[in-house]
Amino acid sequence: MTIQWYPGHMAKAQKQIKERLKAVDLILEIVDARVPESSINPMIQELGQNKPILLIMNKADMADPRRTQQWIETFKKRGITAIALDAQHKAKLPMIEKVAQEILAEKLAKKRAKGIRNPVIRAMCVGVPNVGKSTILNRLVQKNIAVTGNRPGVTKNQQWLKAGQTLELLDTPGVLWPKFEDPTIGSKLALTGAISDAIYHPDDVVIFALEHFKEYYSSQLQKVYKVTDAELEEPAAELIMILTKRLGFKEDYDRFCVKFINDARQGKLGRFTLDVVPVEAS
Ligand SMILES: Nc1nc2c(ncn2[C@@H]2O[C@H](COP(=O)(O)OP(=O)(O)OP(=O)(O)O)[C@@H](O)[C@H]2O)c(=O)[nH]1
Ligand SMILES: [Mg+2]
Repeated sequence: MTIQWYPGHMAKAQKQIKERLKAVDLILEIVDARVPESSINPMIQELGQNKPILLIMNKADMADPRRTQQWIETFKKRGITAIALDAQHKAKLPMIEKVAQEILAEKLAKKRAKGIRNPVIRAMCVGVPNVGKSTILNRLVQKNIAVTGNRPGVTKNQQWLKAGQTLELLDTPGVLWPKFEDPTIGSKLALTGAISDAIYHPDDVVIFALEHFKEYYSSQLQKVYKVTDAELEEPAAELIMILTKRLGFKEDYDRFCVKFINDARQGKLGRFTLDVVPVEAS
């Protein structure tokens, strides 16, 4: 069964994922490196019942490289192994298998001791929409398998696909509906494209994003929208009005907001990470 995860079918999808997870050694949770914390789904820990998790921070090519590094270290302190990569470039993909072997070293050693020479690692990719699950799956198995991830009701047999020397993956990734524990998570996931355009207000997203960019990525605003030093002092709502006018959209603020969101998603605003790395007691 293809897993479709949306509010009306949450319980069913949750049950399916739970069922499938029983058969795996490892969970590959794919997150978007621009929102490495906000795109983690807390439900996975519940469903996974102590299964080891390898966090894959995908789309690292679009994220702020300094923060990516800091997040890897932060996750490590929390006992979570995370690696950053860009699924569109193959070079780093073999790391997934290597790190998976490290995480499962003890279990694999036991199997070898029992006489299993090349024990396989069975894993399942999960993640909220649009983080790159299908891209990673296709790359790892080195062919385009029809991962029709989002079509409900497409029944097919569950298959294990070889994805390296020892790694095997379930053919369909688990799509999880994101959980919004605080309202900024919704804005972050909307800006990076993980939630549908229909369920957010572009102005809310852009107000959040402009405040973030003003604080951390102001030079990108200056470069792309010719924001002046004085304008950087304006609150985001004010800045939206100024920039709408500057772009010739008169008073069509929504038009500017939609453009801003598209510019951000297309990388025109440069690389950014919206989750601020917490200062944690070490
Ligand atoms: N820049 C960049 N784009 C990526 C990367 N990985 C995937 N993409 C793009 O992101 C979009 C979503 O990728 P998918 O592989 O379809 O993501 P998914 O998680 O399977 O999405 P759903 O099936 O809708 O949940 C596609 O346009 C990909 O080309 C990456 O590492 N970097
Ligand atoms: Mg997919």
